[in-house]
Order: sequence, then structure tokens, then C-alpha cells
Amino acid sequence: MSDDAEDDLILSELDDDELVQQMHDDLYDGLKDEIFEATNILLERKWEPYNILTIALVGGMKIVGEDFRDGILFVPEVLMAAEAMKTGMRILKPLLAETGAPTIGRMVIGTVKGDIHDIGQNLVTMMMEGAGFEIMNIGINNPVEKYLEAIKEFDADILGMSALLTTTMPYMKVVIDTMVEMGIRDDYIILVGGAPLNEEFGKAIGADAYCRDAAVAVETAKEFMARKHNQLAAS
Ligand code: B1M
Repeated sequence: MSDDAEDDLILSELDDDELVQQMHDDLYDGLKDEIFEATNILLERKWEPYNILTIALVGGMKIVGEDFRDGILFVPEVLMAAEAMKTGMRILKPLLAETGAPTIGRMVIGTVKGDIHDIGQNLVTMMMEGAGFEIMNIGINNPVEKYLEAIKEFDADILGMSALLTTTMPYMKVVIDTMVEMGIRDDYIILVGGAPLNEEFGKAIGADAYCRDAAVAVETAKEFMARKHNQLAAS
């Protein structure tokens, strides 16, 4: 499409499919204002916040990720796409948290040392809050001490760790091994996630479970919390 045609585009005149396609393009181009407007249009059209998140925003980031991998996009462009994605996530966050569910567990979540990717773990935070969990999100680049301090201070049931790089994912084992040495490993449910991980890796490092995505994280956390409550009730 020519620049003139882009300028003339009125997002609210597009049908749903065209608008989602346009959002993928706008994410790719890092256009925050357009993502802000389009997210609100989909909400006005009564789209579920979860569908906007997964279909329009996460769907768009998937394309960005593929082109980043293939050397078509570079770090500055991906950063702009990430910022545009966050603009949409900020609108959806309170809506996803609006379910009014009672607190069913407390989780500390953070990205491991050496890793600054935070979109995935922010998404997990939003979805978990929406499902009634209380979350302390300690951000990016966390050394083991930071995790230990946070789970203690927050009185967490669950520790969630995120890693997006093959070079940083082994750090999850450092955290778990330290907890084992301190004799506190079994006091917490440990869930891990991030694009390069898999179930086998989760088992190998001694986590309770690997979560493929935010929805799986919510379901897994609920299952483990139910088990914990049942064990407490039986003891
Ligand atoms: Co980065 N990056 N990046 N990057 N980046 C990847 C991860 C990469 C796969 C791109 C590629 O080559 N295709 C590649 C890693 C390759 C590898 O390790 N084998 C890569 C690289 C190489 C790098 C740099 C080294 C690039 C460079 O500098 N040369 C550098 C490293 C910086 C560092 O961390 N030290 C870097 C930098 C960046 C940006 C800063 C530009 C930016 C991050 C911005 C930000 O996060 N604020 C960025 C981005 C955006 C990406 C991609 C394109 C997208 C990641 C993302 O946000 N996905 C990514 C490509 C990709 O993953 N396909 C890539 C969307 C998000 C919703 O998905 O994070 O997977 P995800 O989270 C999911 C699940 O994994 C799961 O639930 C989430 C929601 O469904 N999940 C959890 C995640 N964490 C969880 C925790 C849980 C549970 C579930 O706990 C309970």
C-alpha cells in the first residue's frame, strides 16, 4: 500500500478481519497510536479482551518474531513493535483483571538474569491476575537473590520464571538448585516458561511444570493450588 493510501486509512471503517490484519501490520511497523485506536475499536465491537490479546496482538508479534529470526527485522524495529504491543496490553490489563475472582494463590514472576524479554511474563501476569491470583512481578534480569527475597517478602505459593534465550534458560536451574540447598524447594510450586523451553527441560531442571503459554500457566497454577489446598486439608 502507498504512503498516501496508508494515511487515508480509517481503522473504524475496516471489518474485523481487515482490522486484525491491519493491527498485525501496525505492530510490525511499531505504530503505537494505531494499536491503541484499533484495540479500542475491537473492544467497542464487543470483542473479548482475551481474543484481542491472543488473535490481534500475540498473533502480530509472532510475525515480528519470525522476521527477527530471519534477519529481516533488527533490534530497534523489534523494540518499537514491543512498545506498540505494550500499548494494547495496557488497555486490556484492567479488563482481564476484572473477573472479580477471589484470590486463589500468590505468585512471584520474573525473567531470569541476563534476559530482558518481558512481554511474555507480563502477559502471564495479566492472565493470572484475571484468574484471581495475586502477582508480584519483579521484572527482568533477576539474579537468584532477587527471586529469594521476593518469594519470602510476598509469602508466595508459586515461583514463576521466564527465559527467552537459550543462553539464559539454564539460569533457572541455578535458582532451583539454590532453593534445594537452602531446604526451601518444596515450600513452593515452581513454574517455568518462555519460547525456547519445553516440558523435558522443565523436568530436567527440577521445576514442577513447564507452561507453554499464559493460558496453560493459569490452568497449571490452578491445578497445583488445588493440590496444595487438598494436602493442607488432609494434614
Ligand atoms: Co529477542 N530474541 N533478543 N528481543 N526476541 C528472541 C527470543 C529470539 C527467539 C528471536 C529470534 O532469533 N527469532 C532470539 C533468541 C534466540 C535464542 O536464544 N536461541 C532473540 C535474541 C537473539 C535477542 C538478542 C540477543 C538480540 C541481539 O541483541 N542481537 C537480544 C537479547 C537481549 C537480552 O535479553 N539480553 C534480544 C532483544 C530483544 C528486544 C529487546 C529487541 C525485544 C524484547 C522487548 C521486551 O520484551 N520488552 C525482543 C523481542 C521482542 C523478541 C521476540 C521477537 C518476541 C518475544 C516476545 O515478546 N514474544 C523473540 C522471538 C520469539 O520469541 N518468537 C525474540 C511474545 C510473547 C507473548 O511470547 O515471550 O514466548 P513469549 O511468552 C509466552 C510463552 O513463552 C509463555 O507465555 C507467554 C504468553 O503466552 N511464557 C511463560 C513466557 N514466560 C513465561 C513464564 C511462565 C509461564 C509461561 O512462568 C510461570
